[in-house]
Amino acid sequence: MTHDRLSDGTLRSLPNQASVPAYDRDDIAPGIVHLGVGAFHRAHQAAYVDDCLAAGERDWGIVGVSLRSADTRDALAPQDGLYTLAIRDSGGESLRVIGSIQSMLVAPEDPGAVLAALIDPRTRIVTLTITEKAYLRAADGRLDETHPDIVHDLANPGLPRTAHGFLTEALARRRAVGTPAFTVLCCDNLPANGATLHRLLIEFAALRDQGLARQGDVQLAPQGDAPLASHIANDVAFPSSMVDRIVPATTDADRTRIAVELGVEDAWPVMTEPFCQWVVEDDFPAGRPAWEKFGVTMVADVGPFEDMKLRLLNGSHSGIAYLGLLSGHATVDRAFADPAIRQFVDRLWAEAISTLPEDAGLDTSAYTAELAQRFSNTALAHRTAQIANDGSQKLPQRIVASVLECLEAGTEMVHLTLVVAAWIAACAERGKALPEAHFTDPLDAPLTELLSRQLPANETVTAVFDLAGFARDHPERQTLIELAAVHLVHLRRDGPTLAFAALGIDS
Ligand code: CS2
Repeated sequence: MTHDRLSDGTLRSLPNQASVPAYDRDDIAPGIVHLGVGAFHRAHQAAYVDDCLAAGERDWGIVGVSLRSADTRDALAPQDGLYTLAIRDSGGESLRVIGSIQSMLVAPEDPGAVLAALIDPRTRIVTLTITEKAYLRAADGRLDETHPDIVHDLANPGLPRTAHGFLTEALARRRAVGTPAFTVLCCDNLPANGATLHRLLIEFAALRDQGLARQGDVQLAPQGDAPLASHIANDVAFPSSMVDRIVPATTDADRTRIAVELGVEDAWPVMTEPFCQWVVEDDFPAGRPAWEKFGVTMVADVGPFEDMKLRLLNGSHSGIAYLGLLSGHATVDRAFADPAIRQFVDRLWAEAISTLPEDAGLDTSAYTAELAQRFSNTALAHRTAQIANDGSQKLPQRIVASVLECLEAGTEMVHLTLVVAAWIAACAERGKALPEAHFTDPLDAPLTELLSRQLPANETVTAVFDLAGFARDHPERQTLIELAAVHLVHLRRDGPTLAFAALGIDS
């Protein structure tokens, strides 16, 4: 059956069970530019902004920017930026059409249009979900000055490719014409994400300042004016935030089901769970939507919330992903229903909890109990291979940070390190027990070459740590390597069964 397309025109004909934007979308001014308009943004920040617009706010429409591919724009432009959010659990599915994304841009097609949106004085907040790897950090955590896209953006400030290039150029242009800076709100799963992005942009701008000084170009840094790097350091707010909602990749079966339920076709509906959390550092000198009215927690310090989420949710997610893949489980709920994995996750949580501050008001038992429920959501079919992507970028903040703190504190810790070993083992199984490119990593080329050498476990872990920069220069690095290598020996010999047995977990 062919259906009409979801759009402003067909919105009023949708069945009553789907909630739709009740506000006049034409009456909304753009106020937020979002970089990385993927499924996560559409299930999370865009839904909170939609709530604010529905409550009568008019200044916070979203301009969605894709930094790489045209897929999202191609799917959503014919539907006026509308899409369905399908909120799923064992009780069923509820559908909500989101109207907050007003327009979409594809950066590689027209970087000038993205810069124009960023320098528009109505743009007061720039949000980002560009994934961990797009922050382009070198193994020492600093900006990777040698990355080709950074080199390109430093040489071509008016034609950026990276978030760093776009934000820096836009902030420079705004300053040049006296438009106040926008606030930059990082929504990626990085620790101290706002401060991290702030530091990276200052480093990027300092390189630009040096380049301009060398070229004698005084246009954007007039005589007597502070350099761009100081402007970004002193005059631009980068609140940190903790974002949380599980968003499995949309499948064709989802598209078909939603079309039948809605009676119109949606080329890219987004699947998610009922749970949603956003904790934001309240530092928005240029104003912000009244997010707190819709469940967003505005705080002075996001740090403890970020650490709890990264170490408990994301850390166990990565463990479930790699151990699940090695045990033949395609989805999180199936892996989590495996009694050995379940027991392992409980123990991993106990280790990670020991690294969290006790005086920050975190209720870790309620949090992990809720996580257990969320991971058991069979309606999501969240693929372990999806979470397994980009391990080299994710494990440092999810696992390695907790391990190092445990080691420093002399706390017993043998489960967290199994996740590191399981990542290495799962990478090595691609093209063997697991399909080739079942998941990917920015370090795939050197990683695959290294793993093909079949070095002894200790040497393998050491080489992987060198490559990925894990625990770089840390006094406990060697201990961590040895602990992970013991697990890798077991995983190589007899998979998770032996690794679990060595921990006293029956499978
Ligand atoms: C997951 C996250 O893919 C992954 O690495 O751990 O995307 C996770 O689902 C979200 O952070 C949940 O908020």
